[in-house]
Amino acid sequence: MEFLGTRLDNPLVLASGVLGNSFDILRRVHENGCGLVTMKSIGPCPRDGHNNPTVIDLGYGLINAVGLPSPGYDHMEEEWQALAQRTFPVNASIYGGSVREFQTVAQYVSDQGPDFIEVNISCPNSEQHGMMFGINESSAHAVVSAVKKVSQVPVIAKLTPQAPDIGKIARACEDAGADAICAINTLGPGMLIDIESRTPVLAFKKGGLSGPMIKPVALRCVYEIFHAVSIPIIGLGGVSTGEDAVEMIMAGASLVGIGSAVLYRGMDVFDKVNRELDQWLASHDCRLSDIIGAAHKNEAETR
Ligand code: RRO
Repeated sequence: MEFLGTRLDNPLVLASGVLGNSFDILRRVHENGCGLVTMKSIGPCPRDGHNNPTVIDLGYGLINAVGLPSPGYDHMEEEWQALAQRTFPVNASIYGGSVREFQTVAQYVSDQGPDFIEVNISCPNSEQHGMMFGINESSAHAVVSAVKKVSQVPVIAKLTPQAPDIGKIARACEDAGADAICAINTLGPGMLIDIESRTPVLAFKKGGLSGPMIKPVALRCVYEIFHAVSIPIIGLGGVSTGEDAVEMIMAGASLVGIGSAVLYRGMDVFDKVNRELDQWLASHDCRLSDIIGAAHKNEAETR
């Protein structure tokens, strides 16, 4: 299949941040059936991230406040060399603390030749770098248009479910020139409390939620974005099985992201979900392209 001019083996995408930026690991993800791997968000300068604990498995999903750790875009020589020699499609995620920083990082990263740049305007774990850009139409527009001015590759805007009207944010990104939308980043932030020590469990106190519990929110967001824009959508949030992927595609996604399910089903979750998706399509005698946005077909009647 093709996505914005790049050939992909299949419609599955590794969500940003799940497996870091080691190209040995990203290559293994590809070998395990992932069509497009996304790098952990890359920032403007070296940043350690938050103290431990940063990720907790709740059993019904994860809560994380990793805190945007990054060596900084110009301290990643090893990764850029590996990127140049890769044999699989890569989506490079970036963040910044201002429109100017987003643009500086985007220009450098685009010159390294990834297949796509994903603009992270949706991280819930920093007051200065994250979803503040993604909950407001004019700042989302400003970031995406600044990145578009310098990027030589298609630009994907990654959105937050915290936006009061995610369709409007998606439209602002499309108007600014975004080539695709990716939704959703983690939900929240939420909090856990250790009742014995009477303190929040995460060192940063609050963190973004992921895993099966957020799938209904992700589906609603993708559904609303599909309504609002005509650019393609990468739908993610709580997808663990082929049937979850079918739901996401019917909401409006052209590609489907997988994040927390790597923990629950192993790195070969991509092979498993591809197989389950293919089986579902075969048993319903249809192709993936037949069901993109299928859940919208009776809209006129239900309104
Ligand atoms: O690093 C993080 O804490 C983080 C990021 Br950049 C993001 O976009 N989403 C998330 O849940 N965590």
